[in-house]
Amino acid sequence: MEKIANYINGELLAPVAGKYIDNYNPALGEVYSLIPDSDEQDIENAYKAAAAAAQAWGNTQAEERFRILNRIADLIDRDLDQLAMAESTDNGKPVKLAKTVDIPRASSNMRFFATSILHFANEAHGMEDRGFNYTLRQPIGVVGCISPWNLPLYLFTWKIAPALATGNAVVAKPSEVTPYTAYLFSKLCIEAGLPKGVLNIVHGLGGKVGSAITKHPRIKAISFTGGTVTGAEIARVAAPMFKKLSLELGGKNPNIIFADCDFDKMMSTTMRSSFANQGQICLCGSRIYVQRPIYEKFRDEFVKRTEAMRVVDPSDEKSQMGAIVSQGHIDKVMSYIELAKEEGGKVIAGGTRVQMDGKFSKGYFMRPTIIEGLPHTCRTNQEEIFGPIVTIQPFDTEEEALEYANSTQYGLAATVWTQDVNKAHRVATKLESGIVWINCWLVRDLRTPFGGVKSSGVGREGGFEALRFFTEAKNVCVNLS
Ligand code: TXE
Repeated sequence: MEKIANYINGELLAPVAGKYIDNYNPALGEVYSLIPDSDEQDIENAYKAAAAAAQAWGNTQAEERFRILNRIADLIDRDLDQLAMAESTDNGKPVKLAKTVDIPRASSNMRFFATSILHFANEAHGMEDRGFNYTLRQPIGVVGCISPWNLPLYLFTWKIAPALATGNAVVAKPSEVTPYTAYLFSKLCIEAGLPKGVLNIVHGLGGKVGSAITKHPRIKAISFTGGTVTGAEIARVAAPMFKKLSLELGGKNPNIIFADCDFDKMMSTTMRSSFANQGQICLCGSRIYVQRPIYEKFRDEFVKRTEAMRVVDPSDEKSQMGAIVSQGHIDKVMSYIELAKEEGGKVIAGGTRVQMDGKFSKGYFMRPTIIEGLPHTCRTNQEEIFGPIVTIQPFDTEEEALEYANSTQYGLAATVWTQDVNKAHRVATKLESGIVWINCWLVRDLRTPFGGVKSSGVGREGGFEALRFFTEAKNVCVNLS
């Protein structure tokens, strides 16, 4: 059985305690590799390597940091097929999705921040004849990056790239549920000539290794993406230590469809925003509000297309929905279907596990599911399910749609479908979310601020927001009088 290795001080190493945990292939429901069950000692070793490398890396010219990070992007492009298959095997997602979204985006993350550091400028403030101020944005030193299982390499590199580009050394922990592409990534970093200790990847359990990063007294910033509950735990530990925190947490995103929308474009996009990546994207639109004049037309077409979705072997190019990431997660997701029925909802598409045959007979497969007839206030519409389950509900007025949309503890993303320009912008300004897509979904410009409000997180990633997060601003005031 293959053993994944930690990447510490430029070397691929076994965990100090020599213990491992099982890594499952969700489509087969079987163990296919082993993950280091690392502990605080591994984190201490990773910190020491990072601390030893931080100063030299922070003083490396931006052009040299650009060259190495850009080279890593080239190597990701070179190994696209291998990385995509590895991601599909580890996460259960269709290989086509990994090949067209996850891995290309990982490469874009590295390339975007490699180039951004060449254009990142600092401010100066003149004080007439008294003097002037200039701002230095210096690397923090050693930072921690902790990422989830839904978009493994995509979100792992989304944090690593700006942290490295700004001259920090990194102690990183990918999810123990999907560690494999981070392991392959560490090999690419060695091949690209990333200096030893600049990036350290320690695999293991969140409560053991993730928490060791969070509470380490000399890891001065934490960038985290994951569940809201875990985000709160990280904040509880890190805030009293005055660490910088970037928390990108859960979502329960509304998809507001007005009667004047471009129906065909809305329909094809809504299939993706509802079920892409098995609904395991924090940006998925899981609460669908449809203006009453087109509610029945929408419902009938949505059900028809959903029931036609192919849930097959994720390595099959025809797969439109793969396996749910783990036994524990599919049990959680399926439990919400029972809850929805208890709350008075009606399952109008899906709602069942998919019993595959042959080698997939133990896989974690289910049908994409649509539920109607629930109030916006019930638990099914208030809690993040993070699976291929959406609810649909009619509304009449713009005010009613906004009341429903803003009614949860979350505020990450929202989608608005209308061809009335004034209405689109009026609604966008009133939505309580960090991201609003008008007549589109998951269109991403990496320069834009990314993150949520309320229980969806703290801070913003993306563009210069990320570069500012991973640097400390120092104002130097020069007296000329
Ligand atoms: O996230 P976790 P998981 C939501 C979704 C999902 C829930 C849990 O609802 O069901 O979060 O998913 C590490 N200190 N999202 O299990 O548990 C953990 O090892 C430090 C939304 O993936 O938050 C992993 O590397 N680290 C999200 C990472 O945190 C800890 C995407 C995320 O794990 C830790 C994924 C601790 N105490 C899930 N406990 C989004 N917004 O995109 C765990 N970890």
